Amino acid sequence: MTTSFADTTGSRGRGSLTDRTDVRVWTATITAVVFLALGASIGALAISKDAESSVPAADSSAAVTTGQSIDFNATAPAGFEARDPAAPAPLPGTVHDVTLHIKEVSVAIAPGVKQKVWTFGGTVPGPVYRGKVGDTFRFTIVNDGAITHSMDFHSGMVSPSVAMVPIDPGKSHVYTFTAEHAGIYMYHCGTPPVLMHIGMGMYGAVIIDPPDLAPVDHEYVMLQSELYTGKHGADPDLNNMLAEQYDAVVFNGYANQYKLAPIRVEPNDRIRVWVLDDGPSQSSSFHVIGTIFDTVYKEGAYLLQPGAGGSQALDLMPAQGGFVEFTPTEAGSYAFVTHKFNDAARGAVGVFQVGDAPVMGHS
Ligand SMILES: [Cu+2]
Repeated sequence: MTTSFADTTGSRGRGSLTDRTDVRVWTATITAVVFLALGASIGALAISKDAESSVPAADSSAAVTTGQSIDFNATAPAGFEARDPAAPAPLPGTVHDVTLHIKEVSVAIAPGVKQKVWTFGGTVPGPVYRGKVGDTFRFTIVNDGAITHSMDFHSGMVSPSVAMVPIDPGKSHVYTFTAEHAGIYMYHCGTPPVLMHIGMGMYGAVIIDPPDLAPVDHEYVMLQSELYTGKHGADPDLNNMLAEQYDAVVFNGYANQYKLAPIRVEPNDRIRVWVLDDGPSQSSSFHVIGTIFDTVYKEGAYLLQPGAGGSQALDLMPAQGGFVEFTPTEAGSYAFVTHKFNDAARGAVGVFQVGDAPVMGHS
């Protein structure tokens, strides 16, 4: 396909035969994409037991990497527990002293797949912190790793020269900022090559509540990122990151996590989902199959509030975030995805299980 596209570019205007060939190639491509997307939607609307049919799984053998192979059709391993998707409550008070340890560890990223990662706090993503406009955060960052790292909080305005300094192994650094603007913000390691440090898992989120946040029944946070693996779980290859040859795209660090462990809500519950694209390089189009968002907040502003139109997807580039709100009224399995479906097929799928939905083939 890449070759066809290159040929198109190089041969434009040379002859109609080439043009017709290109048209056929692109028509076939578009048809295939529409077919896959349509099939996905129909699958989800049919309320499959675990949304398996909602998204075609990627053929991991087609991935051009030297890393680990991930089975996107795998079932949950015994004793599987998903990371808690609930958004944390705002930290109490107005001054928050937090100690955060940098750890280089191995974590599970998919059923049967462990990968060496560099982390804030021992998990990928790192912890989600939450406060209000006007709060002061005083982070003590301790480097328990073997190499130099650093920190960059997008949630506060600071001098990079003072705050984002290298933290050598065994050393610590105090990073202070006052939250002046609401939103959901990325934090990440900023040590060169930054792509490698983010690509190995060094990111998380800080939520600064807007002052007028409406009450909801459930509030979740989904941090999307792509994962890169290395042979037998060793360090991934920076060249794969440069070439965007990622092995999975995930919410909260684990492939298909909330498809393996759906998030239970009840019909007519009002739901808010904070979404942040931690990248490092891929965009996100957050969509919940079967519903329409009546509220969308993106990058510090409401794009939509109840009483106006509807929104089908929250579009985010790397290091952008916001939230959506919706109220599913009918019982069912509502899959959520990035509507960039080649990424959904690589692990970016979850399910809101709304009420006791009938299970196709089992009811
Ligand atoms: Cu780092």
